[in-house]
Formats: sequence, C-alpha cells, structure tokens
Amino acid sequence: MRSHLESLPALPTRDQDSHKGSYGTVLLIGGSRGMAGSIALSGIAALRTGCGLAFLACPESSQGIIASFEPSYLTIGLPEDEDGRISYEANSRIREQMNSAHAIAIGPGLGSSRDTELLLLDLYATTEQPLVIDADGLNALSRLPDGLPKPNGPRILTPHPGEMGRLTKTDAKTVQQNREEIAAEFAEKQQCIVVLKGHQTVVTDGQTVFVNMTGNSGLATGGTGDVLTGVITSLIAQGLSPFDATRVGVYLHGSAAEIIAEKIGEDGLIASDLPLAVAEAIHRYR
Ligand code: NPW
Ligand code: AMP
Ligand code: MG
Repeated sequence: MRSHLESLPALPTRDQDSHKGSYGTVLLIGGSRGMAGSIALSGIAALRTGCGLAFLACPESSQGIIASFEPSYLTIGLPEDEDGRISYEANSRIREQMNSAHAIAIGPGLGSSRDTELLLLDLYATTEQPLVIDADGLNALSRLPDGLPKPNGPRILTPHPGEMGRLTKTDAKTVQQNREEIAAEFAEKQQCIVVLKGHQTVVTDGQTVFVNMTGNSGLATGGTGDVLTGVITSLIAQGLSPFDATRVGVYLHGSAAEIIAEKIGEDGLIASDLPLAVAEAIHRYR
C-alpha cells in the first residue's frame, strides 16, 4: 500500500490544560567517542516531535558534549570501555532509567563491541516497553550467534539497506532488489516492525506493507537516520501505537526534508536542519 496522507493516523491531541508529563518520556541510548552527535540529533528530534521529556544515556566521557548540544534534554553518564563506548556494566543503570520511559531507542552512535551485543541481547529479549533499534544496535543484533531472541514487547527496527543486508546475512544490493518482500518476511519471522530506509522507505509489520512517498535526496547525508529514530520514539511515547507512530514518523521526516528543500534546495540540507522542520511538518499535518 502506498502511504498517502489520507491513510495515515491523526496525531495525539494537545490539551491547553496539560503539562510535560502529558506527552511522554523517551530514553535514548547511544553516542560514543567520535559519534556523540548522533544521539544528540535523536534527542533534539524527539523533543521537536513533541514528547515531554527526553533522557539521553551515553558514555560518561561524552556526557558533557552531548548535554551541550541542547539544554532541554537530560543526560545520564554511563560506565564505558577504553574506547569510549557504553560497557555492559551500564545495564543496571539503564534498567533503572527505563522504569520512567514510555518509549526507548538504542543504537545511534553506540559503537560496536562484545558488550554492546550483550546489552542488545538482554534489552531486546526482556524490555516490555516499545524499543526502537537503529544503527549499531542493529549491527549488534546482526552479530548474535543464535539470531534475534523472542521480543518481550514491541520492537521497531530501522535499518538502511546496508544494515538490512547484515541482519539478513545478504548485502545491500540484494536487499535493494526486493525491498518490500525482504522487509515483510523479516518482520513476520521476527515479530517486529521493520523500517527499510532509503528512497521510498518501506514500513511493515509483516502483514501490512506501507511505502512512504515523502522525502528527497537531501536526506542522503550523515545523521538523518539518527533524527528519524528520535521522531518515531517520541511519537510512541506520546501514545501512538508503534506501527502508527512508525508510519507517520517516516512520513513527517520526509515532509521535513521537503519543507527545507522549498527554502534552500536539497544540496545543502544537513541533519541538524531537520528537527525544527519536523516541528513545522507536524504543524502542517494537523
Ligand atoms: P555504500 O558502500 O555507501 O554504497 P554503516 P553508518 C550501505 C553513526 N553516525 N542504499 C553503504 O553502502 C550511526 O548512528 C554518526 C544502499 C555501506 O556499505 C552508526 O552508529 C554520526 N546502501 C555509525 O555512525 C553521523 C546503503 O551501508 C553501509 C544505503 C555507522 O553508521 C553519521 C554504511 O553503513 C552516522 O549516522 C542505501 N540507502 N545506506 C554522527 N554525527 O555522530 C547505507 N548503505 O557501515 O552501517 O555506517 O550508517 O554511517
Ligand atoms: P541513515 O542512513 O541511517 O542515516 O538514514 C538515512 C535517512 O535518510 C533515512 O530515513 C532514509 O530513508 C533517508 N534517505 C536517504 N537517502 C534518501 C533518498 N535518496 N530519498 C529519500 N530519503 C532518503
Ligand atoms: Mg543510520
């Protein structure tokens, strides 16, 4: 099914008599030495999409720089390894923080190590809240020797074709030849939602397949996927079902790129332009 505007759900309403607790809390886990910007982008995007609170959990040596990107979010410094990536010791602190989160994301700039694999194995199998998995979170899942565990709650996987190739033990070229079928088969087998990114992003829960028609080549630049992670996680925290949040999140992310292109064209779009344009896309969408 092509995802046209009329087939998409309404966004949650905002009452004048509301407060930050009315719009949900996200917990975003990632960032590592050299990739602090990725989780910072997810955080700004989550707030611009309308959630009430955004907690960013990152390696403690990156906490200062991540906090300095945006004064509105809250940061949590976690134990890390010698390369500045979150270590498995962070698990108990993450679990404590999860209790107050309505939606969780892990992966942007997380980095890759045995510890990130163990962390993903554990969170994927046990977390009850909706969990969005992107970037190095997907890479960690791809390396699990026994494949993905059975999920204990909604799971939203947001691979680009390279990451989808790793998850399916093929490659990006094979994925691109049969995008809808490969995404739907994987979603059905793993009981998850798959967002196969790129031109005309595919969103599927294994039963229904949506193909998004918004966006442009301006999105082909580093960090735009990290923004999408924040958008989807924020919409889930605000109360949309994971599948609705994912469909409309992908639509709004593409619309934001179109809004920017109206003003500056596609060539010079950068990921940090997107969050404010997502807010404008939401305003137009309502
Ligand atoms: P090729 O060779 O370019 O054609 P990786 P990553 C392929 C963080 N970031 N269609 C691509 O193919 C992320 O969050 C941090 C076809 C190549 O083989 C991650 O944690 C930023 N192929 C980490 O970096 C900003 C496609 O996939 C491979 C494709 C690594 O993530 C940047 C590349 O993917 C980044 O977000 C498509 N549409 N898209 C920051 N500012 O901190 C991709 N491929 O190796 O997973 O690398 O996506 O950069
Ligand atoms: P990532 O590779 O994880 O940074 O994600 C890139 C984001 O930009 C995804 O949301 C893609 O769907 C989107 N994107 C990349 N290239 C294009 C394109 N040519 N047209 C539309 N969307 C794109
Ligand atoms: Mg990415």
